[in-house]
Amino acid sequence: MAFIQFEILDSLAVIRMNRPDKLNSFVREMALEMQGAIQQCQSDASVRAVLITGEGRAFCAGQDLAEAISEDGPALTQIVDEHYNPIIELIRGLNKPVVAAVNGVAAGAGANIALACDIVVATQSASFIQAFSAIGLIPDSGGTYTLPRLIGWQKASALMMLGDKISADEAEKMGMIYKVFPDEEFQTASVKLATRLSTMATAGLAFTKQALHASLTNTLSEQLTLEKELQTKAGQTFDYQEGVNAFLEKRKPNYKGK
Ligand code: T3D
Repeated sequence: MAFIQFEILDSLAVIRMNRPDKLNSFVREMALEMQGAIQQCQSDASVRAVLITGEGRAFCAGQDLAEAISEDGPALTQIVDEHYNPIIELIRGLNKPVVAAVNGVAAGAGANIALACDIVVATQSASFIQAFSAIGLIPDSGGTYTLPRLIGWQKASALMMLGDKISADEAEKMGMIYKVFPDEEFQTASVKLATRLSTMATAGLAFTKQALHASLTNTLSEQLTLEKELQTKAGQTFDYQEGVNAFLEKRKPNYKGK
């Protein structure tokens, strides 16, 4: 792949956006490669967690604006429909946890791809920008859905309209992201967190993700029914048996992701 590095470290897949000279902004080829990498994570049973990060000083600066206005480039509708929407659907639909390790600035679609992930961590010098309004666009990549649910309508509205840059610390304080690591610890700490997820009870985590996602639109009654169904399925996994046995035998569980 030209613009995405993909590697599997034991049961952790690492997807690294790799156009550092253009702050990992997306051209069509990179978006399609990203989709392919996430699909590979879905189909490869040995992958039990995914880490998405960026090469160089940025996480991702969103759409490559040179491509966006190029006569030969994809149309704006195509960019949203064929590039970003499938990436978001793939991340949300992946039956494994996805960690965004935001290693630098995350702007436009880059910010909203990060926020679509299950857990977002950032290096202290990273920042988040809903950069769309500055160029007359609306937040895409699920931003209008995700951001108000993470930080509340008022703050989301202001950030999306004003396009202010938010530091990683501010993002953590307002609940936009899970945790900030000092720059010197970020690489190790983010991989450690994702690796830990990759050794946990994968099906249980996938059901948790599914239930959380459904809760965005379900009534309480619907949610209680879904929890019953998913808990029943979780209770039928090898990992549930292993977790309980390990607890009773006072040892560390050896989960297999089944
Ligand atoms: O058709 C559509 O557009 C629909 C799709 C929409 C989805 C979107 O994501 S819209 C939002 C697009 N993104 C932006 O508007 C962000 C643009 N970038 C910036 O505002 C700034 O680059 C940053 C705040 C992210 C970082 O600033 P800074 O000062 O640290 O870096 P820089 O000097 O601006 O950028 C470094 C290089 O990356 C530079 O290239 P050069 O001059 O060294 O050759 C710059 O042009 C390039 N770059 C950064 N972002 C983009 C980009 N090139 C193309 N597209 C970018 N988005």
